[in-house]
Amino acid sequence: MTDGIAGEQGHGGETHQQASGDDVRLTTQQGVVVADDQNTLRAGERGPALLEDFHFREKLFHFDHERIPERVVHARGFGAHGYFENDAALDDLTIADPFREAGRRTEVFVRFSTVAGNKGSADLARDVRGFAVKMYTGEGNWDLVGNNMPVFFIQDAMKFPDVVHAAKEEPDRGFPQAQTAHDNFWDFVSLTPESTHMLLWIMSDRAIPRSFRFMEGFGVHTFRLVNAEGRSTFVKFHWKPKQGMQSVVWNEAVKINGADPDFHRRDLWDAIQAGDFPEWELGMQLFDEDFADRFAFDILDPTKFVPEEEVPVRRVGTLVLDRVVDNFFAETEQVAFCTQNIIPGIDFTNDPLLQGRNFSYLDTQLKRLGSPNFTRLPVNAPKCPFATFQQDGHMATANPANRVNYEPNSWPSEIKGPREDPERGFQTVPEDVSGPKRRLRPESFADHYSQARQFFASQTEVEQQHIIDAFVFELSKCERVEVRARVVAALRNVDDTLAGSVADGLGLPALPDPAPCAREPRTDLPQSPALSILRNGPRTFAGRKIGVLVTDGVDANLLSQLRDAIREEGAVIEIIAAKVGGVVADDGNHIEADQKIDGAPSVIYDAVAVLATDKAAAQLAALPPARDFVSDAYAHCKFIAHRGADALFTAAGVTGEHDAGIIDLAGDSSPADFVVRCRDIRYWARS
Ligand code: HDE
Repeated sequence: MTDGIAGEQGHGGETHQQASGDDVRLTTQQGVVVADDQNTLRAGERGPALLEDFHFREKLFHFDHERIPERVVHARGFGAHGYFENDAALDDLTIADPFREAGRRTEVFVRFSTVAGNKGSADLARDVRGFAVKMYTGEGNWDLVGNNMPVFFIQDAMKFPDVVHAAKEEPDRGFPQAQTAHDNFWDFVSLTPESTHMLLWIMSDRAIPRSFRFMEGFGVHTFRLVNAEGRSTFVKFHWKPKQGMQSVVWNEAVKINGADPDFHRRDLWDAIQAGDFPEWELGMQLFDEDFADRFAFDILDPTKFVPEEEVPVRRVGTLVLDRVVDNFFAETEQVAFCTQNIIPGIDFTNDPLLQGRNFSYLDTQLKRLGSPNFTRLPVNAPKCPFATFQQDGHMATANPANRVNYEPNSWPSEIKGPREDPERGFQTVPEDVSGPKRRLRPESFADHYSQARQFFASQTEVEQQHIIDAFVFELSKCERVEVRARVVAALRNVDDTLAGSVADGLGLPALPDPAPCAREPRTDLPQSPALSILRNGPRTFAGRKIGVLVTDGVDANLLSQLRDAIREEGAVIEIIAAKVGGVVADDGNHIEADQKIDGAPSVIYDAVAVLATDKAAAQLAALPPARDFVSDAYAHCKFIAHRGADALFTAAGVTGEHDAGIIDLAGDSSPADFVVRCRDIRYWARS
């Protein structure tokens, strides 16, 4: 802290807010103890309310003003605290504080989000996810405001309002909510060839992650790392989930949104509360000007990625989320990420989206939070010393207490305030910049299809089919046939099987001609296996959840073996029964249920088991949610273990020769064998 100038951190002053304990009395905001919080002050028992009731007026006034504007995009989000731990000093590359030495820990706050939906929308919308990280470093806050996909829809920030308007609700009717399956979105993107690559990503399973814990993150733009000599290296940032990647299938997503619209936030909350802290490795793709010149695409173009096979991702440290928020509003809602928040050792590039974002985020935070003093909110304030001459504004709580609020000044050192420091201060890379002022798209941004093709070609067959299905689903929701056809025309530049299958799924009468291209697409780009989720499966069931449907008479010994095997794997078990009161096992012991069958469809589990008796299975067979439990798990290619459940399986239509994804616990397979099979997450052969 420097000389007491505007340097106070955290909550200002000594207050006794929100004390807790048995003897705490309810007061007004002014500290006056309230005698009656149940009844307004009235003239007579049945008479009118009186204006002088200051407690009532203050209470309602405050309530009326509880909402702040939601984020214009990324409104629906969920955050958590944690830390980043650095593996080794990176001083050859950067002076950035988090990378100074091995083992250095930096506090972080991370907020995950969807983009299109409003604040109350469901978590499992088909959408790109925000992955925003605020690092409270020793030299200021560094915000890496990324997504779970490495590319974006547009090449120029000027188009951001258009793509967002087109994706969100249509303005006359105010729907559809949190989905791109409508005319406006597909109209816009089909007229914007640069979006094609991103379309492949959002129609892929990346757009319906199983949870925040199982998705990758990307800084998207090319940034710079800068070392002590001022030498800069280009960098693309990656977050690699240690839990492995995993997505749901579309039919599940639709049902999860009904069963548990908070599926993702609940998952993160539960995992952290259970001490199963999610972790990501921070990766860097590092390259120089020579590579940038050689690379097939422009490294400033945010609709392109650099394949990992071409520039490997160097793992430099680990992000751990180990603490949930104390208060959603104070932290998750009020956190204000700004791409402009960088620290010495990191710098921008001329990526035109990044340049535009650097204006937009500060501007949007002022609108949302209502005062330039949002930087003083505890979740936004730096945790290193800070000192400025800025003052006043709405909700100023940290104005300095002395006479000096400007520099240069000649006041004595006790009150003269802070000064700049050319040695330790932030330095911009002195890149040469010249050229005529013009509005244009560089020629080097003109290839809109080659990487879309590379992405599609790098997927497994199952994943390719999901992409095709997603295009067909979304375009089937478009009323205008010409919009559907225009998308297929663009897809013809990506892959003819893809375009043909989508046209077929839509029932288009004829395959349209390929859309005109600014540059002929390349067909020689090699596959990039890193782009496939299934090729990079988790090979563990840790962190996943099994739903076990039980009935009276359940084999207690078998259930306890299953419980042990699941725990051993680091996974979670939930017991489901026809009544939440639970069941009585064959040894006479009572077993608590976590869920009643109606509230626990199999879509909210990664694998399921049904442990019943012949008699009870026949009763379950009469319950539609129990039948759906089995038939959905089967349709979604989940691993299913069973014992004594034949009648239910028959009623659910899962009959005949069972496949290798269905494990009979009455036969040779043990609960431990079942859990080992679950490591594959899905039995795709069934699809
Ligand atoms: Fe954002 N974006 N964005 N964006 N963005 C916002 O800032 C914007 C872009 C991203 O959890 C807004 O606080 C423009 C790319 C995340 O609070 C706003 C452009 C990427 C979040 C804004 C982009 C992102 C935002 C709205 C095109 C991935 C949520 C609310 C040039 C690299 C952060 C807010 C959180 C939020 C503007 C494109 C990620 C309006 C103009 C590309 C994760 O300022």
